[in-house]
Amino acid sequence: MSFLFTPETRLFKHQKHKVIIVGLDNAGKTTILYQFSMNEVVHTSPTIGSNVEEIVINNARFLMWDIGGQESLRSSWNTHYTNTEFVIGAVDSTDRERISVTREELYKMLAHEDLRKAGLLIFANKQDVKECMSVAEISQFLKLTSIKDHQWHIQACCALTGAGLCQGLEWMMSRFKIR
Ligand code: G3D
Ligand code: MG
Repeated sequence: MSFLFTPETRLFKHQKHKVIIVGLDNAGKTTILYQFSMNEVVHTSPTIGSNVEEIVINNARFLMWDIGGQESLRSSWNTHYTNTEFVIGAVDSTDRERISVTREELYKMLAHEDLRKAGLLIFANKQDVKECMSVAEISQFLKLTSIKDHQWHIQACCALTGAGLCQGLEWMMSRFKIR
């Protein structure tokens, strides 16, 4: 993914764009964040509270927050929403049992006033696992085509290898330019 990670220039030097990475526990949020920040796989443990990394992509600076996804922590996701420009929603494509919980949390989040203008990038993660849900299935389960008031995109990925993460970021960057 290194082509996206270029040295900072003066262009956006003082701007930091806030991105939050949300999703149920075990979806791969922390793995995604560390792929962005270090471009290597790290051994994660369930996130208590949040991790934040500053990441420079094509001259833009992002503060990316990885927010703990366990049930007990989801009610405090909204404390992170202020000034968020993009939401990255991580979905465990193997977790058919909890896709309806993911949907509930997604719509609860999108209804929040502080995220009114935020774009949504969904990573359908763990695509390396056999018999995982496809992007089409996840889109259907999450009823993504019903989302009219946010710009959104869904991208298949494997956070372990980084496959697909660049394409997702490219979409994010393309939205970012027209804002
Ligand atoms: P979370 O931060 O959303 O809770 P983590 O999720 O990033 O901690 O990842 C949870 C587990 O899923 C980790 O496994 C991690 O290695 C694994 N994982 C993340 N992304 C992928 C992927 O694309 N494919 C596969 N097969 N596994 C992935 P462990 O075993 O450490 O709990
Ligand atoms: Mg985590």
